[in-house]
Amino acid sequence: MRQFVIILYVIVFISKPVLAENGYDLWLRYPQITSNAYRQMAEPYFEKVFLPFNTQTGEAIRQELNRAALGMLGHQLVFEEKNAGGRGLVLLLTSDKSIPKFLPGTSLEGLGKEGFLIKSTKGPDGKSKCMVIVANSEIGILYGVFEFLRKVAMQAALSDINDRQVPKIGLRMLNHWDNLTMTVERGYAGQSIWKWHTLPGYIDQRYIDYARANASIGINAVALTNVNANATVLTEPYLQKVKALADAFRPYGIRVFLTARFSAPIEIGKLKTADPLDENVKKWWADKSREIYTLIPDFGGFLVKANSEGQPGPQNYGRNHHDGANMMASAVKPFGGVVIWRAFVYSSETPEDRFKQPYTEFVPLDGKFSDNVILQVKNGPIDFQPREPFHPLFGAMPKTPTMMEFQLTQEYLGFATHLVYLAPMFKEVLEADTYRPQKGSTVAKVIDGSSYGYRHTGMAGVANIGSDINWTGHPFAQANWYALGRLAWNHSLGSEQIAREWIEQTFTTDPASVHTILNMMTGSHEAVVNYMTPLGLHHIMGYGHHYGPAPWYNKAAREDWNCTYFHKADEKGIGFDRTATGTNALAQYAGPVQQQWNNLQTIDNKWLAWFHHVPWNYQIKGGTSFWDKLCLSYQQGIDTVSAMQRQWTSVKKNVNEQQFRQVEMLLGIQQKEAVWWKDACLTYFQTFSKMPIPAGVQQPQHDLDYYKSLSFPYAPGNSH
Ligand code: BDP
Repeated sequence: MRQFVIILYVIVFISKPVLAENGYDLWLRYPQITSNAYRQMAEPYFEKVFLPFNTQTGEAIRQELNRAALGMLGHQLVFEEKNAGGRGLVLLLTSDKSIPKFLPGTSLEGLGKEGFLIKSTKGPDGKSKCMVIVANSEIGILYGVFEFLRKVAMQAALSDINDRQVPKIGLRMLNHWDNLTMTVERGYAGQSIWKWHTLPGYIDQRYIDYARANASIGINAVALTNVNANATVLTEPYLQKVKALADAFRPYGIRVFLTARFSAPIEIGKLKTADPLDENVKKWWADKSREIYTLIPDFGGFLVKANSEGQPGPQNYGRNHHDGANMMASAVKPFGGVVIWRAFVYSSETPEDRFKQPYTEFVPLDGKFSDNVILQVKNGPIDFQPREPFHPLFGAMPKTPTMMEFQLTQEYLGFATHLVYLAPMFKEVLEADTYRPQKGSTVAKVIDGSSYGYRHTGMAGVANIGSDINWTGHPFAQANWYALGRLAWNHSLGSEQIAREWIEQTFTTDPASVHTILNMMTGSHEAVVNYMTPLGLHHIMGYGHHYGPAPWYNKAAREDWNCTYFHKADEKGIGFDRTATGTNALAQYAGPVQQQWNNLQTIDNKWLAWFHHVPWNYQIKGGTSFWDKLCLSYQQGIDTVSAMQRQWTSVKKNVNEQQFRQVEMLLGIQQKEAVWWKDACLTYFQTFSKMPIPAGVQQPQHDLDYYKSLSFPYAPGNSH
């Protein structure tokens, strides 16, 4: 019998659970620590836990710690409500009188609502090891606990920790584009995870696991529904469902937002108008807000897409954005809510360069918005393209808090099929210098409020989450969710550091494998830009579904939905002249940015076709003609994917089998699609350049007619 128990123990705890992982646990796997030396270092900090609050958040902390200890060390924990000996993990609110015993002379100023201090020290007996986490709030402690568990999962040294963390950004948010029908606009990982049909009665464990994952990376706000909004979510039965979700998320510090359809007063309120200056409309939104806050006292507020892509808005009534935003803002103001108004607008008639329209519409309104309105601006001026220059609105709205909207779902980046780690792209945008109000005023400093002292700060990611067992479709797409949270918490973290954290928690701590996977991830964004839209090309994908290349596409009802509008290829060259000889969109940037990008000598190659119509034979930096460089870039993108395939094969023995195989298959598809992008784009652009494909670039597999003949009526993500 004893032998049997030992064998069972060996099977359960000692053998590496490499076979059955499907990715559901995300970066919160807590695998067994196999290094004896590390176990010995970690054990004292898990000896017992002083957890002085018996609340829902306290329970969330208790469960998480138990789960982690069971996974990593093989045992549950002892929790104390009275601070007995002061050994192990000691969780203290700043109001706790015993703090000086643990942290003599340590200042606890400036931790704010959500920050924490984590420090390894000796207990009051002067001998026993303890890890103290202090915060002003229970949520701050929860964040500190997740930081502690991250360190253990990464097998970091524990005896010397002294880490004070305060989030740099207030609203750290996921925007779901989920419809009430359970489809997800631009979602490639299955259906929506919100089971509206069984809410509010049934709380899926997935909601809790979703909240845990978000809290572990500091995400504290979620908009549940699509920006192309359905007013039904504001009706009473749906608000009950939203309340159930809000209740499930609250212990994890997550506040719920809803997208608000501007015409809701007509659609569900039986009014004749949604004019924001109409008294009945104002009253309707005020009443609706009161109804929501009665159910959900910490409701975050409304996220609004108005007068954009056919969505209703104040302009339908001859009013402007601030009239609409302020009316809704005053409805939620008494309850502490905010209105997040999106700057992704382009008129249905204006022939002006689409790039310019948000700036043209919003800059004159700076100073006209109420103090609880936030303007949510996409990272770039067009629409989440593989690479975009930073949006000129960043830095141009000193009196209006502007927050960042990144897209995690890979609408333009190979869906959930391609391995693309987005943090390098996020960092490129965050570190761009707006020169507003002065040199060094990066986008990060604008959105974290340091440039203009914004009262509200935020960073949102359009979620890439769905009902797939691993949440995001591609196992590596989890890293983009992870990176969004980590960067919103601290935008000065490096993309490599974030990737390393994610790899070590998600796949393996084996140093050589970590190094290889890190390499794959850090080069993957540049690769996709190369094989889709190198040298500043943009918006040349398939119409509607946005799947695959279609640079020839010119049949859309609107000029600025056509690919030809964006690349403007002709016999002379390629690219959109946005200098003074063209649309002069460049004038929307600060002087030094204009100067740098205006000049073909000084502009970085990566922005060329964004701002210039570049002659095919123009000798660009690096000494080749533009045409040759274009061809070589496409090839380089493909070569990087081939290298990623080899790298992945080399880590096989250290990655669980199921996910290894998934990634292997997906890389195979990515490789084929990269070749397809190159061949379709080059055969098409060659009809203008009339230049040969240079040595070193594989000849296209088919002719242009073949690529043009492909059609994908059922490509995913396109449903409303
Ligand atoms: C575009 C998407 C569209 C969204 C829109 C938006 O194609 O589905 O509704 O952005 O952000 O990227 O509003």
